[in-house]
Amino acid sequence: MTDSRSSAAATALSYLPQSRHLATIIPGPRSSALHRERQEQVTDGFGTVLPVFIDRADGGILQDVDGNRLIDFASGIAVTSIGASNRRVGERVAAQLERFTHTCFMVTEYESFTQVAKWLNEHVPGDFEKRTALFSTGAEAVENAVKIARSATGRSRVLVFDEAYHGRSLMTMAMTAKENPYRLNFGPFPNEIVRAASANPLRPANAPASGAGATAGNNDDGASPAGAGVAAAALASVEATLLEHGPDSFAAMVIEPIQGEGGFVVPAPGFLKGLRSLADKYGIVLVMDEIQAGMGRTGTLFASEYEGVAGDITLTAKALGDGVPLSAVTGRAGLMNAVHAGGLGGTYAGNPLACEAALAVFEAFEDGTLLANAQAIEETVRELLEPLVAETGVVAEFRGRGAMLALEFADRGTLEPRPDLVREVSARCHQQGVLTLSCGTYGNVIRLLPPLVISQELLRDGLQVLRQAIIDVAVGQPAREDTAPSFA
Ligand code: PLZ
Repeated sequence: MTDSRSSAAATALSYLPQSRHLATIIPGPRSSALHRERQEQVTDGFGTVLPVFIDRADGGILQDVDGNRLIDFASGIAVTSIGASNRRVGERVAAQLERFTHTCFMVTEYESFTQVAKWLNEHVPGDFEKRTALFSTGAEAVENAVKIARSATGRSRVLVFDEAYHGRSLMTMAMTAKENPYRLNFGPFPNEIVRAASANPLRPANAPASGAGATAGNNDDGASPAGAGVAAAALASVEATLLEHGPDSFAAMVIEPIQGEGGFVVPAPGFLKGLRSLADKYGIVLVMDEIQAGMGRTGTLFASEYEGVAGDITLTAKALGDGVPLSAVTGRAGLMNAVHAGGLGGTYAGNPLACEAALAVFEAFEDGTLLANAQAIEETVRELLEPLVAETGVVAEFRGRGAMLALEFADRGTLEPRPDLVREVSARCHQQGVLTLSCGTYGNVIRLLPPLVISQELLRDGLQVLRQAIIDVAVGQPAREDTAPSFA
């Protein structure tokens, strides 16, 4: 016990100075030279948010090869939640490196695989007996959830939602909603995937296109009839979609409890519960994709806990291994064991180095400090950024939970998306050493995913930069609420 307590405390100790520092312009000369070399060697198919090469990363800081220290509001897309060079992760993985790197769990076994499965079975929502399968990437977890649900139900269809993101493999790309960049030119796609309405409080699916969300309001006031109306309308539409196709043709419905790449959309309150009811009514496996929102990111271990809803299967990845690739499918024992022996696996599935990293992550979460940190991060971000909704005419919504927060840029009234402002604000942040990411169907959302171990001081510094950039960019951007949307 002493050991795990001190290890949790160690997550707060950082060997890099936890302060922003600009030694050169961003990107600096060494990064630029390395980027040119990269362009000669690496496919152009990979995008880059910021062409800066990282030398070290720790706590809330990314230090580049020019000596710049950037504030990390990305965590490698919600991965390095307990720090990118967490000491306990390093110790455990190093010790495992000395013992062996790999056996393949399907060939000969090792205990850490079972220990990771045990922790997940105990902590994933759902008061029922569970089993876990480990893999390496998030997309693999989603693929395997579909395989398991099909095998267990003898049905083939998969229901997914507007604004969903589930991965880049063929099946998960097909399950993903956004065409460019994820699906463009990559078809034909696997069959049997059906898309239904989501419950986006700002942009409800079944409302008239323009300005509809303005009355739906911020999803924080979940008790409002508007919020409840959004969930009810979306659920009616989901049920209609199921009935159109025949509900008993569906093996699974797969939902992110908070949509990640799709724009950090928190579904209208009641939507997840309603999906749970529909899944029960029609015998469909409810798959909760917690790959981005899970593992403490939102201030609870799993984002679905906020709605008190448990998936029959829950998926984790990203923060599970703190950067060492590991993903998991955790679900009802009956479902997970319905697959024929030998039907699941993979050479690297549940690699021993990754399992050790996950065990260090579990230890770090033990004393509750990290979940409290996520909640404290939300308070600070809310304090500094939420007023921008009222102060500018172009921030339509502040939303998210814990350390998964976002601002959607759109003109007040018309809700015309403003990706141009996101690009301008992001560029200003990046130039000043604050790494932000964007997301959303329209590319008009700035999202914040700081490591849960970021100091409040560093967080505030980064947020001040972001806040000022938004104010500067928003000045001279009068709200275009009086202008009719142009269809020219
Ligand atoms: N499900 C909810 O967020 C990965 C994608 C980055 P992999 N999100 C980051 C990119 O542009 O490729 C993600 C997710 C949810 C599944 C996945 C897929 O996880 O580990 O990237 O395969």
